[in-house]
Amino acid sequence: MLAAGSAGAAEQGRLAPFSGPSGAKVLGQTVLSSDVWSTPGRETVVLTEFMTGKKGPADAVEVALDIRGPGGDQARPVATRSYLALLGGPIGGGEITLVDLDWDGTNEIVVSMHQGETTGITRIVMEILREGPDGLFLCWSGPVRINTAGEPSGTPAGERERWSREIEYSKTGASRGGMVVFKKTVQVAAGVPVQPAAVVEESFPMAHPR
Ligand SMILES: [Ca+2]
Repeated sequence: MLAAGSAGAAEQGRLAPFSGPSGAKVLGQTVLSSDVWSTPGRETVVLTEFMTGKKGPADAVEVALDIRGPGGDQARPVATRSYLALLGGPIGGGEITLVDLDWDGTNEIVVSMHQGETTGITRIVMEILREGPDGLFLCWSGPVRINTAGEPSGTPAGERERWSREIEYSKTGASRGGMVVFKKTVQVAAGVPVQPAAVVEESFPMAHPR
């Protein structure tokens, strides 16, 4: 089972209360229902992107993750994650997918967003989360899309790169939580276009909460 959405698109058209400041301007919100926590039944997983009210380029937008147990919108989140504090800004364009990456019957929470971008640079980072003894547990994090290949990026010519990673769900699941496996597509490396693009497999260990 896979549920996905984009906080920026807000295509679900309904807004839930969230843990940000009251009155904050919500830019987008994704509300998903799935069993991701040890509370009985399905949880509501909410990714909200909102204006902080601050004016700086690095702190104007927050992306927050809330996991609510039974009780719906009125329930206090069982877990919350503030990405502006955790990753540093600027952040935005948050997306969330709930998917059972280790085939144990409970969905992991996969969050990705633009982070730390400057003019001419694309940088998307991903986190894989699940329940741990002290709340949300980080199984893996890292960049999944980098593009510094354009002239405006200011990156020295010999260091420009463009690549992306996609999770290989079947190979990741077959490792039963041991590894997260990516297909990495490299289009520019060390300033040189790679044609055709190089596709390589990458594996990283997944951390466990015990
Ligand atoms: Ca799982």
